Amino acid sequence: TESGAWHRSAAIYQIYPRSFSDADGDGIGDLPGVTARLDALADLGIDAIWLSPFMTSPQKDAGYDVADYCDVDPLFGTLDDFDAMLAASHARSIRVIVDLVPNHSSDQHPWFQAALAAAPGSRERGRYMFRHGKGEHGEEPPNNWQSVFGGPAWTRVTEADGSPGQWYLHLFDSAQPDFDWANDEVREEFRRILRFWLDRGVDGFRVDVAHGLVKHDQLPDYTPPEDAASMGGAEPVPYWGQEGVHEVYRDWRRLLEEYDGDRALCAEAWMPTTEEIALWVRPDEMHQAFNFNYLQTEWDAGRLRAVIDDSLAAFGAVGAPSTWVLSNHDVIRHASRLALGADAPQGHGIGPLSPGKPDPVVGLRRARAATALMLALPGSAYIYQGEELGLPEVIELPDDARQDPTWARTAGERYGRDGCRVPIPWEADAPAYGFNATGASWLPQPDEWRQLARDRQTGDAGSTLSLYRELLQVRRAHGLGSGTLTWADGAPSDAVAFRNGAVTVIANTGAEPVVLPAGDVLLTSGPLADDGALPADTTAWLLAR
Ligand code: TEU
Repeated sequence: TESGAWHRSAAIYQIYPRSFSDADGDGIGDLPGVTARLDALADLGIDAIWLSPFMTSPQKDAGYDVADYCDVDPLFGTLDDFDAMLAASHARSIRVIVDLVPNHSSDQHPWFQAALAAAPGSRERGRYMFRHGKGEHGEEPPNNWQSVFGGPAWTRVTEADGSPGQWYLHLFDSAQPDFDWANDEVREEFRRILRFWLDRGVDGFRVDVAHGLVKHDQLPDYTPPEDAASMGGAEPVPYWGQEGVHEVYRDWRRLLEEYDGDRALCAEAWMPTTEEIALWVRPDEMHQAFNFNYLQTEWDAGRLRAVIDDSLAAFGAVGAPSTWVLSNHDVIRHASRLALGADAPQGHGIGPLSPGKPDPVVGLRRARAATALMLALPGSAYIYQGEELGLPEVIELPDDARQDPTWARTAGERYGRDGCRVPIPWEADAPAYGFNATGASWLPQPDEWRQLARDRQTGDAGSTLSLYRELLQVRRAHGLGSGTLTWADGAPSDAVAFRNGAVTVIANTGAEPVVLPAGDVLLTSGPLADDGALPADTTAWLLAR
């Protein structure tokens, strides 16, 4: 049955393949690189990995623009390399989740190329969202929708006779045309794609833009609230969370259940409230959904308690596990974000404005405390590559190095997501800090990363890497992921304090030290005060006596 399923309590490590480990030395990470580093992940103590897209792609949005869903991009290797990586992961009891991008394809996908060559009204055009423009000569876009990356969400094509023609919808970059999910051929094609990877043995899918596939059939105008990068307000958005999208996932759930083993679907659905996100994990839909409201909560005990309560209630009401996440490839790394004030971008998905200059010492201390809090919560937790090294956001990047389409589409007004995607440091004294053997790196790595390299942290009891290993070990030993949370009575207002099984957890988000609850200290995210109190920005786990 579902209740014992691995995904309900798993610690899942997100690999961003282009920045993880580069076996062929071209400056972009690859699948053989992942295989070569699996022992490090087994040693860290995670249960599963999720890989961001490695499928055939012109890389206009770092692989979230797929031209062939059933092949590996040569940048990342071959299908054989994938199979080898999968087998090597399974041999280490690490499950593997792949990223599926069903909202849009690349403009280089054969279907979109065929659609461009075909006439308005053709079967080929019907797989995407082609429409005639407004105005006398169709010179205005069909509606006012804006791309998540900035600029209009419609691009006009030139018809075969050379005349200006129809427009196609792209909620993201113009190189990412949206599929029409009212089209049965699209649905059938994605069933085929799911089966392709399930047959190869993957343990599940992280579903990209899971809230966006189905659009309001009238395509009405919509003006988002002030903050263009936000998830929208109370008003329903004609392209996010339309009721019809859920039937797609009910269909996929049925398909997954034809397979043995515990295959899982995880929704990336940026909806305003946890109650809305929980719609994706009703019993006949997906298994998990990212809890972005937790990610977006600042370092404040009251707010954290509220979002934890809210999450456990909302997911619990539909019988799904909560998930917890602090960082990913779209947001400012939490070792920087948590040092920013309340009005700083808290990780609204795409293209935050410049985050300013967060204090790295405060940021790292809070990040360690926040992770120690997260990994004590019941449910599944996501860890983004490099956070176990305490990596900060790389805010200073040369303009010409930046590759996120957000940067170009807003003429640099939005700072983009490159700063959380810099290749991670493995060995302090190797070229590119061991990312590869040649020293090439698609984004420059800061000099300060030498001291954060994994080999410098291995065996250092006080390092962030050691903290993550310990947290994951104790989390597993005490079954915290599948436990139950009970709030502690009488805790200080600046503390998040609860009991999960035999473990008492307390996180101090305030400026003053707080008294530790009774129990034997299992671990702390930073040193205790001389009098044994829990300092500001520190979390402790204790074994209740
Ligand atoms: O991000 C999804 C995404 O950008 C939206 O969910 C958005 O954040 C939200 O609706 C707020 O407006 C995913 C990937 O994680 C990202 O890397 C890709 O660039 C994007 O989809 C397009 O595939």
